[in-house]
Amino acid sequence: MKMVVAVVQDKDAPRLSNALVQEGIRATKLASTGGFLRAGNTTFLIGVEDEKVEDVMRIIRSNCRVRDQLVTPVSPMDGTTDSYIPYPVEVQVGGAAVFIIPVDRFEHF
Ligand code: 2BA
Ligand code: 2BA
Repeated sequence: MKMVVAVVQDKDAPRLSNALVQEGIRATKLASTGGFLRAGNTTFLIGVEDEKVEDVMRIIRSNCRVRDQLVTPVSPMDGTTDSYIPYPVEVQVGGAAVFIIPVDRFEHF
């Protein structure tokens, strides 16, 4: 079994959620915050049998879009703080950041 951890944009979360339910795949949604943008995103925990992992990846891929976002970083991106003037930069936000973690044991009481 694997735990698929997928950080997705809030805009894509309802669609992804519906698609997973439609395909009979169980998941838990957590409200999360991106460390860089400090804006809300959604983290899906999806526990699945190994042979379903590729199905999950396909569902995530087809329901999550890459978007460009203009942001004004609250601190300098190069780490220096001297005479820092914040200016907007464009960043490309995934799609999804997906981690696949082996599950030692799954119990359901
Ligand atoms: P929910 O997804 O809100 O599911 C609540 C209950 O609805 C489930 O209880 C199950 O009895 C039923 N259910 C869920 N998905 C279904 C489906 N596709 N078809 C038919 N019935 C479905 P539990 O299985 O005890 O799960 C309780 C909560 O634990 C779930 O809330 C979910 O947040 C989490 N969970 C369960 N299995 C998970 C998994 N494999 N990966 C991640 N989270 C899981
Ligand atoms: P955020 O941390 O808010 O990052 C949003 C986007 O900003 C990132 O998109 C990336 O394009 C850019 N970005 C992030 N950190 C940066 C930095 N230090 N310098 C320049 N640009 C930076 P994605 O890579 O698609 O990530 C979207 C969200 O997925 C992230 O939100 C974070 O919540 C999560 N994420 C991405 N990689 C992760 C990782 N390795 N571990 C845990 N969470 C991760």
